[in-house]
Amino acid sequence: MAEFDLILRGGTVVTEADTTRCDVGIRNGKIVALADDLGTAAAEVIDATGKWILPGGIDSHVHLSQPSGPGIKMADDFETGTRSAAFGGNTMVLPFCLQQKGQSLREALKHYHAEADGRCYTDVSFHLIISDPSEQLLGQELPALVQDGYTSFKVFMTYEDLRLSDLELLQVMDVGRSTGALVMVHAENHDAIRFLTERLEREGRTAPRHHATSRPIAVEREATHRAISLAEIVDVPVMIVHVSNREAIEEIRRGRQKGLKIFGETCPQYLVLTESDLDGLNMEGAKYVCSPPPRDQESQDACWQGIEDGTFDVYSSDHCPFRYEDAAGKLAPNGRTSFRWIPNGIPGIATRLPILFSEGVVKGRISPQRFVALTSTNHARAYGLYPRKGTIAIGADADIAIWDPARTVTITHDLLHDGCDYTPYEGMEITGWPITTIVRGVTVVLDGELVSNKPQGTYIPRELSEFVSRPVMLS
Ligand code: DUC
Ligand code: ZN
Ligand code: ZN
Repeated sequence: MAEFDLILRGGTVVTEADTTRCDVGIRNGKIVALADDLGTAAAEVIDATGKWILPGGIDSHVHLSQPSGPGIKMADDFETGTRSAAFGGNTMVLPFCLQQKGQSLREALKHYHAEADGRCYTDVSFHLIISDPSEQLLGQELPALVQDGYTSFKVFMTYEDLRLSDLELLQVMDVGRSTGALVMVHAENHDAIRFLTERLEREGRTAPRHHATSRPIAVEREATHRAISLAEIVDVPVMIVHVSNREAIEEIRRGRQKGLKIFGETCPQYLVLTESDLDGLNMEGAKYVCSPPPRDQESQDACWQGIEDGTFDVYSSDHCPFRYEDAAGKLAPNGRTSFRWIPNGIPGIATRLPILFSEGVVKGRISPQRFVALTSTNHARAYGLYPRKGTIAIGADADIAIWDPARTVTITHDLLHDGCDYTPYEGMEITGWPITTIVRGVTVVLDGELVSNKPQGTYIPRELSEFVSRPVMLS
């Protein structure tokens, strides 16, 4: 009998700490050997000569099959979303389980598990979105769910149906404090957005680009400052998600300087898009409507600085896809009457890693090790998956992406295999591409082809976040 199920031969293994030329031996879904030469005694051998072997990407901020309002449908379910993720070099994704008002979290989870079960090409786990923090939820349901492995939740400071008052934010953060779960915050000031939106509409400025006008940097900066202050008052760590600009970044740095455990996430749209992308003719700008909106060159530079200097802990896609040529998507009829009705979010689950590899590693802004930390290892640490996931080490799950660091690719939507009908990154020239993706030892994508005959990803309950317990790092 072969010693291994699979050997990856001749590649260069990159982790958050090291770059090493070695073979990888896999048995029963785990990495069981790392050595200079493991021979060929395996049921399957993949020649990785000249390729890089990286921990599979973990995308800890995605939306799949999320209820999105009357008449609107998200473009990706668990099957298409995780398939696209695998094509983009990811082996695990963490979608949000959205609690609708009046619904219990258990009910919401039942729905998401039913949607995901048997349909995932990557592994999955769920964050919870808390929209209705009743006494029962705060006192019993949420603490019990943390025990059950749902160890992170997101709160919103905007959107009519989702936003929490400051009191409610404090109460949810307090459950984070008592349970050790990580609280993620969408930081935008709701009343300011509403005020600006109503004024823009009165002035007839309703085109997609005014989505960005209605959510200026001050809206995000103020909410980021308030979220951090509330976290300070409760004395709890928080993750500020989808940070888009220098002023919000400065709030995070200021919090850390005070010794607070504030963590930060940014996304590809803040590194390579700007608000002028929303200027497209007719409704084309709708393809770029997401929140916070892409900003300007100065904001992009600031986000790159945060990627380089460690201010950002994680880099996620915030994949939130709506089809463009679709009345249930970006061209929803009332979206033509005002930007406020355009479904909010953009696709990016497959393009997240190639964009950072090409713009970050190949252009010399970050090392390959930092790329691994930002795209995989820190996600595993932040969300209670490390060291099972997020690294290449003996005993870890065999979750691996094999990259061709020299391959040049022009991004086109047909490469992405998602359920959407466009990509905001169409035409972008990329150097470095994930060619093979292996999930717990099963090859899902091989040389750019889907080879897994059925989705074999599984749901993973999580431990508490390592970020919550780690000492404060002053930056
Ligand atoms: N926040 C997200 O995290 N994703 C999409 C839209 C939003 O507001
Ligand atoms: Zn958000
Ligand atoms: Zn999101």
